[in-house]
Amino acid sequence: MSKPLVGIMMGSASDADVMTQGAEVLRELGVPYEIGIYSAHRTPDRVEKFASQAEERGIRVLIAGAGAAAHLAGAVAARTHLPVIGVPLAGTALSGMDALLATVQMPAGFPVATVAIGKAGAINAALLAAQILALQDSDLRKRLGEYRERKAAEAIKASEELSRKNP
Ligand code: RP5
Repeated sequence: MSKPLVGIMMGSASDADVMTQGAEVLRELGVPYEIGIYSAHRTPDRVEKFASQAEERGIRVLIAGAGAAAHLAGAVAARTHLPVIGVPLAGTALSGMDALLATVQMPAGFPVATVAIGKAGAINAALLAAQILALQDSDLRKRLGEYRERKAAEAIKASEELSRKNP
């Protein structure tokens, strides 16, 4: 397996079902990644170590998913110059609005590219990471184009099946 170019971080094992959907997209696109649990609150030293060493280890984009008082993406952004994509996750009584605001409202100087709450965000974070890498990788750019073509074909097939079942 090649050296990871994307680091997928999440705050808890309870985030894994959503965040692994982004990992599946990277796998489909042939982008090497690593994935792990790094809690801004429970394991702050582990977050600090991973974020501060990621660039020298060859990682080029970081994805950080967390729910509730979601400080992970911001804590990571404070420790690296790599692009950080934040994925707010649902799971509390506030259904992800808490995580969305905590992730998106970064003070000037520490950008976190925040995507949608939940599954769409996890998938779009992976695609955004791939698009950043594709700026310098024409083969990956081609695979991204093929990914969209597959999604279009799936949508058309679903439409045809719907029409067939509802003549
Ligand atoms: C956040 O708190 C995690 O990212 C998770 O979304 C949420 C709940 O964590 P658990 O209590 O399920 O471990 O830090």
